[in-house]
Amino acid sequence: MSNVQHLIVATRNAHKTREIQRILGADFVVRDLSAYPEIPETVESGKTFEENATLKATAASRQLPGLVVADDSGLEVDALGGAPGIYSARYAGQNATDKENIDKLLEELARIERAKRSARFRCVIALAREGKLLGTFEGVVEGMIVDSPRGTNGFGYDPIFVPREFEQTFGELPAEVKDRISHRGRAIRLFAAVLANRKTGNQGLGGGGGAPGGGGAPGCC
Ligand code: ITT
Repeated sequence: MSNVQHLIVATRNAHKTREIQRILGADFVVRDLSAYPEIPETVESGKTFEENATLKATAASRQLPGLVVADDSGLEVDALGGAPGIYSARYAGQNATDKENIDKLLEELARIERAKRSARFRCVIALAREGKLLGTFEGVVEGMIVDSPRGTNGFGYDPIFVPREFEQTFGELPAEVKDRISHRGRAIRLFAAVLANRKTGNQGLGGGGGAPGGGGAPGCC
């Protein structure tokens, strides 16, 4: 019997799918909504990452079999009061490119000195089945925003984000390093640990656990 677990990620962002597959490794086969063009876009009307991740996961899981996860994520810049936050994908407008979003952010920060450019990526993974939320998992990585883009790895704001205790941006760091410390890596590993526990029959998982400095799992399943 194969131990491979099938998982649908309710996203049309192929970068997220690739990272999630990479983080989960060969024990999982990950597909995303590119395989299901008939499923409509979910309106992200929530006020938090958790609300939006929940909306995306529950909506898709009403129409798809098995376990469905959604990722809502973004960049919070302290000098901008937490912006772009949940609006990260559309900071420079509805269909903005990564470059347009980065250019707008760097313009907003133009007069902010280096020491005040602290920021973090946050990711909430929501897990659902048959329209019901089973749990949410959060990961955070702290860092700062540099003056100009560096590197071509990753996606989104990666070329302008330097994680704490590093000198290179996520755009310059190898994928394995990003996965080890990133908001998404932390959230996905929490989620995978809960699934593994469920498989071994240890379901007493309510509340609170979390990776050090990496967010936590409000509870699952
Ligand atoms: P789905 O809703 O279909 O999943 P999306 O890209 O619209 O795709 P979000 O609403 O969660 O997803 O917005 C996430 C945005 O936050 C993303 O487009 C990037 O701009 C930024 N972001 C999130 N994680 C990132 C990462 O690891 N590196 C760089 N930027 C990231």
